Amino acid sequence: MSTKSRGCFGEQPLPTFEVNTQLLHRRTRRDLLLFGAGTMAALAGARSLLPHALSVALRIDDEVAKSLYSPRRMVPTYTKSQITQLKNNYSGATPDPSYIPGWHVTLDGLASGVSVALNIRNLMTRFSIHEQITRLVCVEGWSAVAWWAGLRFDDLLRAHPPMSQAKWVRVESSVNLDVSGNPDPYYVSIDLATALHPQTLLATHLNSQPLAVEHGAPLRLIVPVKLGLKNVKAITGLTYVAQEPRDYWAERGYSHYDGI
Ligand SMILES: Nc1nc2c(c(=O)[nH]1)N[C@H]1C(S)=C(S)[C@@H](COP(=O)(O)O)O[C@H]1N2
Ligand SMILES: [Mo]
Repeated sequence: MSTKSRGCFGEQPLPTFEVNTQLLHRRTRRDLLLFGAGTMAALAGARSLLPHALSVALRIDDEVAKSLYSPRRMVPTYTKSQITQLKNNYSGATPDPSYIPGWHVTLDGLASGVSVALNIRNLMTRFSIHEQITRLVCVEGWSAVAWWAGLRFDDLLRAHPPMSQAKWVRVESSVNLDVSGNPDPYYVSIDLATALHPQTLLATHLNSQPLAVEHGAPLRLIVPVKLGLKNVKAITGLTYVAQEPRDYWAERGYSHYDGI
């Protein structure tokens, strides 16, 4: 498995990595378990709570996955010919694009003790833009290969360091809506090791075009080491915290860890 690719922004190829076959074997089992769980949840009525035994299984599986996680493990990258159609998977209504012109992301829990607000122009001029073609894997049992560009979360972390006690980041979209179009903020927990993974992007572009509202304009999280549900669209807030923050889907019976 190689991650060789050269981006149109003149990036160096990402390092290649060796795959341990035992690890692959265990990952395959995990994938099966996850997809099985996703399908069962869908059958039971999408978004309903998972049966107790299944959530226990997911928790045990999370522990295995955590012990295998390495900040240096790269997920595979793909070529442009392997790009597939990406659907809009807002689980509620797609937000009205009127939030986009006045959009900014607020950073809280910083070492400075002061909140910072950044607009899309600040982000795109201050940080280098990286691109990557990676697979987005939805727990509902589909995946898509998509071409993203954006800044590295790690670069943002270096520029605006979190307070020393921080171990987690809460990634939030306050413009998220429920199926009826009522406000329904979406929030996930991301551990800092995952945030600083080199393939974790705050994406601004899909297929070399600025993100459309369907895919999380103007800024979304692309965290290919995690399931799609952690890849928050239309981010409005990043908060660094010491304790594991709340997570929208974990509260609805899914796993907290959601690694792939
Ligand atoms: N704000 C927000 N972000 C979200 C979601 C959502 O409902 N609201 N759905 C998640 C899920 S379950 C998936 S699989 C991916 C899908 O990304 P896409 O809609 O760009 O395909 O977005 C994730 N990010
Ligand atoms: Mo998903």
